[in-house]
Amino acid sequence: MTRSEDLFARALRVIPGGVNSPVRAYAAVGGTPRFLARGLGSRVWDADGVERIDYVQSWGAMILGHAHPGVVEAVARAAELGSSFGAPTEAEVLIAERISASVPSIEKVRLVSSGTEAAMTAVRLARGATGRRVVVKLAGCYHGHSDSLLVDAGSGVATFGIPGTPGVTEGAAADTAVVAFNDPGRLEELFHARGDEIACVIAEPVAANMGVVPPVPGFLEGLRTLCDRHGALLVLDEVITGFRLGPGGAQVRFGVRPDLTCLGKVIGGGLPMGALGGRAALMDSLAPAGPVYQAGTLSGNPVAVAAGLATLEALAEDPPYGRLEALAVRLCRGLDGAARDAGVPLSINREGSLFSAFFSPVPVTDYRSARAQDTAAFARFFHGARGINLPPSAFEAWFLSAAHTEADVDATVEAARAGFRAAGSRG
Ligand code: HOZ
Repeated sequence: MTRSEDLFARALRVIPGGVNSPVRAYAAVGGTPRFLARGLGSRVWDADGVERIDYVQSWGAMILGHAHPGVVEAVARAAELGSSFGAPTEAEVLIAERISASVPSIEKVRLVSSGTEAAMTAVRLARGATGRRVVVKLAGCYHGHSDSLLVDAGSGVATFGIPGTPGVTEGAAADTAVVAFNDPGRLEELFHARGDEIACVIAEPVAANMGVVPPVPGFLEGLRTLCDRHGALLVLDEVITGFRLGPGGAQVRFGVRPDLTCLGKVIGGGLPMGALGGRAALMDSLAPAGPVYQAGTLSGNPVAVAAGLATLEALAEDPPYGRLEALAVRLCRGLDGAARDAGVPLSINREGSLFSAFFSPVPVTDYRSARAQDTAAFARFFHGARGINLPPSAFEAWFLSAAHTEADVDATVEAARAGFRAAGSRG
């Protein structure tokens, strides 16, 4: 029995499903989850001492790679000074200034403890500011696990094919309207029918929780136009894309200005932090400036802020975005070639350094086409491609870090050859 198997058996006795977040359980790919013991740069080591090139990178948070020296030092220094006060600190001002200087639509920012909390707060603020009930979300987009945003969600909900939303009241679900990603026509119909009820549209500008699905040209601009025409707010969930597609996130890349932006992952540098930002007048509807309540003991936690600040400073000093994209292009080309050699149909979607590979003979443009991929082939690929640590689900993005090298990428393509042979071996 491996150490991971032993730990998982013990975990199953005391933790639901043996994990603290569903996708980690390997239910979609089979086998025992690797318990990780250590990470450094592009690599992770599991509890049995096996080293792998990591493409999970804490689901995108570790853009500098694991245990970046500047981040480690900042965290240690902050922890020595006291790890939580429940009072404001100088570093919160510094990170808010930095976020607001990087993301043009953000004038004010409220720090929270996770992306889920940021999206939950965005919805409450949108409802409070507009006095309307309905939230529009796009099928396959994932905005964390708050009640109103779980309907037709990606990530673990897609991975496990959870059909409904047990524990979510019919009322909460009824206040959420869902339309397909990349379907402007359907969205227009919805606004035509219910425009005066809609508080906001919330969208991942590049969907990255049903695999990666970039927006078709004009789709994001169309969201902006419809929201403006009907007095609804546009919320962009940039938890994954923020500071990953560039310092200004997807909104700068695509030239779309949202009313509110959700951030997480990279801004926490690997510690629990999220943020909600937007126009000053709108953000000032949040308590204590305004009536919409939101609070948290660990909001703006000094250790998390130190990790985030060190990460954002490192990104600003030596922006890795061009190199990350070049690595992603190299990897995607290599995977594409290796899949062809093995005769396995593969459809790769990439935006900047965000990408994923679908075992699908046709392009994936929305949740319907993402769900039509061959997830069993992905599972065989996952286990066949040794030496690399991939997301254990066909519905998640793969993440590069600034610590990955061309040699890592080339080794990954070689490992993937065996994976594609395994993927093609049954089906
Ligand atoms: N929701 C994350 C993937 N998009 C997974 C979180 C985790 O298991 O750590």
